[in-house]
Amino acid sequence: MTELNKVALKIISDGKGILAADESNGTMTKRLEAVNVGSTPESRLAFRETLFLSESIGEYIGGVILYDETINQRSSSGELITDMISKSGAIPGIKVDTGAKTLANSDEEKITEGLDGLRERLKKYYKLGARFTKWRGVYIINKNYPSKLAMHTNSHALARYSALVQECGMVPIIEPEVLMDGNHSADDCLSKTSEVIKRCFDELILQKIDLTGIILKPNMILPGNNSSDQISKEEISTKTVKCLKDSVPNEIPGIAFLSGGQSEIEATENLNLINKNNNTEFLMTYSYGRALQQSALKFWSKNINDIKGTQKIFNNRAKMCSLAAQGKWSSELENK
Ligand code: 5MM
Repeated sequence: MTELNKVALKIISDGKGILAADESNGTMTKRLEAVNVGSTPESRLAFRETLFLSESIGEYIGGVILYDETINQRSSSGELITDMISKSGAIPGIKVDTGAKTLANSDEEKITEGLDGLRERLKKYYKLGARFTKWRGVYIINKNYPSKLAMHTNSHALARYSALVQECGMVPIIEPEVLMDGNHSADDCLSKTSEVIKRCFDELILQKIDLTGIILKPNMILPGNNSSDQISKEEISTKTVKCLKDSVPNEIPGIAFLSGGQSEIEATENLNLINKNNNTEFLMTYSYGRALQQSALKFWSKNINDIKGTQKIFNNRAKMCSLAAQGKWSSELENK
């Protein structure tokens, strides 16, 4: 077993998943302003520190993805944020892409940037304590998209990123996200997501990535959020498992889904059924941003000094996700 494989497994084994707290300042500002909190470096840290000091870090959360601002901040007690996370038994990670920009020669699609100077940035993050990283390629979906151009360029970038990250001794999280926006059916999502993931692995293999030392972060197979094709959660789970079984090489240690705008309960219930129907060898867990933080953020925004109350809500959400990652969740457990 390689060191990278060990790190990947430590993050996602035993019902553990990942807290995606890597919102860029633009996204975090939207999240905070939506609950009437001003967005400053201090307020962003105050909320995140509350989560990072929760009992669930280390217990249900095996890895925390940070944003550049956060990994360079010190906690209120003067500690490095990465030390705070490691002490609780979780592994600190860092988002290293610099965002999705307009893709030249495509009218509406995006290409994720951040490769220039990446090797040097990675060394700096490793020194700060990060042991895994994240890069998100984002795809719109409709009759014409994702285009071959978008799949080719984003897969190429994901593979170049992964190679540099493994060279630096860290585990790359590879996130090719097919967005939920649109009126496409779940079967459209299934066929396009399968293609996106297959193209991504073609490129990872070509660029000699050690597949035992990565974590794949895909979307679940869902109908578009404006689609009339509403399917059952059972179907969502079987289509999601089928997609991954058919398009992901067996060597990879595991899959950690993004929540992509699902509610907290939807993302939990879908993950639970995915695990009940998981007929693959892959661990299937969560790497949620919104579906772990939403309720905690809402409560915190009205009770900024109630650290314990905020943590209680976050711990419960993380526990529910962890049960779902083992196929042991039920709606009755939500209100206990
Ligand atoms: C936490 O949000 C990440 C995106 O941040 P920016 O758009 O600000 O760069 C995002 O990549 C996230 O890690 C994944 O999409 C999972 O988050 P959700 O909320 O979809 O579970």
